[in-house]
Amino acid sequence: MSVSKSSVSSADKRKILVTCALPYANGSIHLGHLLEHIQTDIWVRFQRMRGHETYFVCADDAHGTPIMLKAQELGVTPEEMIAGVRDEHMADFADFHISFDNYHSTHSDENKAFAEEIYNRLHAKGHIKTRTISQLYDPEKGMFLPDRFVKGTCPKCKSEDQNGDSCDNCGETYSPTEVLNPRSVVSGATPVLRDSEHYFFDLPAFGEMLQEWTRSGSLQEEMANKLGEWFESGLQQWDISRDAPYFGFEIPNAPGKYFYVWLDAPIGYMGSFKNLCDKTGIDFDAFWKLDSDAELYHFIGKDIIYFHSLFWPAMLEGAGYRKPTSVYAHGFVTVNGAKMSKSKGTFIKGRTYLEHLNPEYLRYYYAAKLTSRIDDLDLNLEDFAQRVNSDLVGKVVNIASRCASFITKRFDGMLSTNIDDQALADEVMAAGDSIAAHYESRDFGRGMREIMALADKVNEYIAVKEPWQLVKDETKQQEVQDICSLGINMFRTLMIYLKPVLPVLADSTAAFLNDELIWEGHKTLLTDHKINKFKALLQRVDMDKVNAMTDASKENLSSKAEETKAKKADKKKSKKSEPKQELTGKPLVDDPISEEIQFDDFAKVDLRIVKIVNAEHVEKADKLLKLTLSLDSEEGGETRQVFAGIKSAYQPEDLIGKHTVMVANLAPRKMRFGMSEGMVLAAGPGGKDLWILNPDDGAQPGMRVK
Ligand code: NOT
Ligand code: ZN
Repeated sequence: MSVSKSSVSSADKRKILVTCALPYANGSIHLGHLLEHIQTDIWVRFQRMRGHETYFVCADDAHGTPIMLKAQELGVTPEEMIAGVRDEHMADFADFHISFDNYHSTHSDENKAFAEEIYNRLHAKGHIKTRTISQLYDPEKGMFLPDRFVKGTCPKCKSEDQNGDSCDNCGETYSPTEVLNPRSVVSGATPVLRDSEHYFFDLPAFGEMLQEWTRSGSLQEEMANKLGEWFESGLQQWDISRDAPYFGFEIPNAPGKYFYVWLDAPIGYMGSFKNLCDKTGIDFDAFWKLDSDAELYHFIGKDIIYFHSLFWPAMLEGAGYRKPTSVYAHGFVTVNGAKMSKSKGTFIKGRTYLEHLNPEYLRYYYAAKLTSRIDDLDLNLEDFAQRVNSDLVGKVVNIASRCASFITKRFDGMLSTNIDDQALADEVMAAGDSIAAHYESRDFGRGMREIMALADKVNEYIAVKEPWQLVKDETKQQEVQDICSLGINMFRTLMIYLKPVLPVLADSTAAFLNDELIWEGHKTLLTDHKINKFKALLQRVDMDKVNAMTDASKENLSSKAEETKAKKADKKKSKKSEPKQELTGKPLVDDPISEEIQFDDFAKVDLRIVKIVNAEHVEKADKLLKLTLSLDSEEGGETRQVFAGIKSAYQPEDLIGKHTVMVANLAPRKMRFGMSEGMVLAAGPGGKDLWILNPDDGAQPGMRVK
């Protein structure tokens, strides 16, 4: 907390409490989590720099069935497991420079006390209802089964081994009681239906309040719209109890009944803050009481909006606490245009990243791409390297490295008293307000673009002035000092603007410049000021290290279960893509937008011009023609046999002698009628409307398609 170097008068000083979602205590932090923690951390560091009293808390989300079962699998108590995971999470976050004021656990005394208090208050006001429900129960394991712990045959398409709540094959969603041949994932036993009394939170009673809160708050537009849809389809009572055995807090006066993990998870925000208050003397009530003038923000992923914008404000309201000032949701991270994948090595753990790359690269890349909206963010690894190298190394740090040595060698480290180009200095200094506004509204990408545009201007100024030429002329020494001093000053101002994103680079810059880089410093210049010797501040991103990181992520598939899962997923995928390998006349992909591939993927495809030297019907095949393709313009050269599904559109004799395009390096496939050694390309909806590609006359067999 740096509140001393306040840039705001005490009247404008805000009290701000910020949280990000609590990671589950049974898995590692990955680059998806880190988008949220980095986004929140940048916002928090910005608020602190501006002098607001800002606290940032988080915790591990330690309860629930998956955590209980995982601990059993590992042969440890849940308490032991969550303690170990929490240590790991804290180390990961610290190494990404996430500046929590406190990192607690939902399995804590504070959280238990708040969960009980909130529940008791809701109960006293009649907001807790009970009802008996029927659920699948594992008779062998002696426990009720959450949906994801039931598997079986899809009631709709009859495909086997589907989830308890939805089918991967046909997309149907259903209740686990509808699954055919259900079995427990925990024991393999056949589940039975069993009754049990459950406790419900009466969410519909808060409908009006929530509608008002939605309108009055500063919710993102997309979130307000989503809430609007939910209001329209009607709010439901929320099942907040789970039967023993369950790892969590027992519900007061309800032996054997436990709070569902999602009840005490958000309360964990309070628990962690209380733990901080008790350690430091901060006034808890000032932040949580009904008429609090403090601001409360939750940064979350788009998948948990329901919990934070409906259940949570309603629980707070019902228990007599203040509601969040706002909830800010972000989208998901994709890597190289696709969902993070363990088999591709793009499911990257925070720790694996840290073993190969500087955390500030990722902080900058995420900042450069973040908006205030809920859109997904693609971490394209080539673009990541290129962007960091060009912006941070090539633009920002470059300013300092171009100017510093002259100041050190020629002027004993002293910055000049003159401002060489006041207009440029004014422009860079004046940008502070608009950059601050972008930080405040979480439009970090815009802020970064504005900073880089200024860096371009400064580099242009130096390039035009050419101090490295002037320095050769003994009469121009003052000019050299003035130009380089302005360059160094502009570098300083830009680093002040970047400090929330790049705290470590800002620290080394501060040491180099003998200046603390406080926010208000952007309005001043360092004149007649001594700086230190310049040392390289930032290395370029090395693509080899990026590749080593993805390779290591492939190896991360340590547990057997994960391996089998990945294999299965791959198998499923290749099954699905099989028809695409033949020419079925169907569009190449089912989706209107195909999966994005990298240039490297594309470059692997060996497309060749070929001559169709023979074509014939295939007995008993109603779609296929057997083609003999020559990859050589001379007769007697290399030929390939390919089965192509173009019978509906061509007579064999019409094809002979034509040129077309083939994929020459496709692995040979054994088909019912023989080996197919490649594939020809055709376009069209199918049937008669299917055309093989006919290259222009100049293109000869054997030529590569580029
Ligand atoms: N552990 C949850 C998750 O989806 C997030 C809990 C956030 C805290 O990873 N709570 N609320 N509400
Ligand atoms: Zn199905």
